[in-house]
Amino acid sequence: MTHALIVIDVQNDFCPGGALAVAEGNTIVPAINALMAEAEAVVLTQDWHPAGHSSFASSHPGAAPLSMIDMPYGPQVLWPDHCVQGSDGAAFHPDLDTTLADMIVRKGFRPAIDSYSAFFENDHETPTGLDGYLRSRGITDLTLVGLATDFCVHYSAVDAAKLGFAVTVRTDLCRAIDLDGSLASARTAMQEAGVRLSDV
Ligand code: VGL
Ligand code: ZN
Repeated sequence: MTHALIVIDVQNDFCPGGALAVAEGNTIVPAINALMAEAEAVVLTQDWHPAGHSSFASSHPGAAPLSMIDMPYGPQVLWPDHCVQGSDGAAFHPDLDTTLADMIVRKGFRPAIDSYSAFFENDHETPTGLDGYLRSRGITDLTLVGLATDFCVHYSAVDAAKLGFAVTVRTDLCRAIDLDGSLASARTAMQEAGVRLSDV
């Protein structure tokens, strides 16, 4: 076993009608199900914030959603409240076949720190444990799909490449938020990190 499919944050809040909706986020679900059915190993990630999380604009009086703030670990986008632990918005899209998952990694549960990446939180040093899980299974190659291309997929892919995995992002099975050119800069950052972008 050397390959794993990593499905990033295919949750209701990132799909149309959700709190942080990504345009067409729902449209990738059937093809992701088909890919999971063929994969050697499948990991799902789930954005999983406590109410009042520090990445929520509502936790910073006067701050507008999608504005920036300086956190102790660096600049941080302030998001609308989303993926609150146990809420419908935090649940996987109802059509995602979660029975095909070997492992579900939750991230963003520490109140004071956001976590875009499936490997490290936004301080770039607090691990989620996924690296150890994959290594102990002997997995060397990863394919990433999911939401959103320019945030959680982007940071996960760059961290995975830095950790030494061979990483492909199936951009046809991702959708982006695209905040102020973030999709273009994410694509550049992924390519510079050695991530293969594929839209097979
Ligand atoms: C995400 C913003 C905030 C994502 C998660 O899954 O890309 N984006 N939390
Ligand atoms: Zn989040």
